[in-house]
Amino acid sequence: MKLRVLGLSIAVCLLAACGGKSDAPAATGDAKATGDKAGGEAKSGGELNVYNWSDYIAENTVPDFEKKSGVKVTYDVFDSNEMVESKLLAGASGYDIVVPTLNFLGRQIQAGVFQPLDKSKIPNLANLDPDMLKRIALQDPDNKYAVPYHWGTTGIGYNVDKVTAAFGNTDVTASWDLVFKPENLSKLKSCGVTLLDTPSEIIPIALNYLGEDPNSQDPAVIDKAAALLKTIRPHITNFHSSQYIDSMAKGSTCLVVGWSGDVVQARDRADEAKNGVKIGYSIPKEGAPLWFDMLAIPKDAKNVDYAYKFIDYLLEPQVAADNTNFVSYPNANLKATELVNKDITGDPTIYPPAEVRAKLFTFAIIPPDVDRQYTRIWTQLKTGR
Ligand code: SPD
Repeated sequence: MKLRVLGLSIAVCLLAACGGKSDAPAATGDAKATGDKAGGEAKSGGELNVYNWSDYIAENTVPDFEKKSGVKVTYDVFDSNEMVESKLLAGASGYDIVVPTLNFLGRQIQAGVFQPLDKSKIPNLANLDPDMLKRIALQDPDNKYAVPYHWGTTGIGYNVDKVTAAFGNTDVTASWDLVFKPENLSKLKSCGVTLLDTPSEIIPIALNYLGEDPNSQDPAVIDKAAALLKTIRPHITNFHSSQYIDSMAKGSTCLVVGWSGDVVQARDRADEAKNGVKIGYSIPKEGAPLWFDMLAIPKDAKNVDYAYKFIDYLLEPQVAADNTNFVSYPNANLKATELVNKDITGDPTIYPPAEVRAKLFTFAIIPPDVDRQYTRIWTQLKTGR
């Protein structure tokens, strides 16, 4: 497997400057997908170009596929939907499979960037949970263009000892008050506060906290989120969407608004390192985002048959279970669930129980004008203007 790491920061990427694989920086190595080449050269001489989130696949998944299929996989990673979208909209991305989140995928479907799936080439679709497919079909009607890979939540990751030192215990993590009340967040600034570097999640979370519709498209309402974020800006030490796995594990970030499985990976890395760092993850009582990351084939993909083979392979129960066991994100594969380690299916931070799921909200597809407002707010927030 060849691995390259692309665009691990959101920034505002001009379409012209972001398209195509040729502008990819050199590989720096993904913590989980090691970049090891599969044993032996590809027999078929075929190739496949995959663009997936960082820290999102088991170590053996790609090498095993290469051995089995004889297809050589180039596996690039990203950590923001905005980056994927800019490449897809610019066209000629060079990828055969991409993995945007469902609400972004919905908008990209409308922009005509994907090809409809030939479901006869994905027999393992039968393994998927019909209820989840129904939910997903709200943004990908008839599940025509994409297949769910993993799902998860966005919540608060925290260093147990640092939060306890600042507040006496960790009860404060049960509410977004911890993040959105400056008097709370200021207590953690000195040990490192990271927010995901994406307006598409942080603005809806702020709106939900304010009691507004997280998916509001009213500019005046969205500005309320901007005003709230401004009040906590002095206490945010970093905006990033992947580095926090390591920095939490090492103890140099003590609070993150981040993704469930990534925080659990940080927890596990700290446990493995036996460095005494204890990490918790909370889905605050006011509610939090629930999202699905989706496998899709761009219209201009060159290696479509191999893309189908890889997607079908990812849906094999054991492969899906191995990925979930490795990255701590659930999948929508019913047949895989029984193969997932019980300490993972039983972990409420990974598989939230029904009463918690009831409080989760999903992201709507946002139109271009709202998107522009989000970007403006984000740029101002990050630059402190
Ligand atoms: N490291 C893998 C992170 C996957 C996050 N998916 C993003 C969901 C965005 N709503």
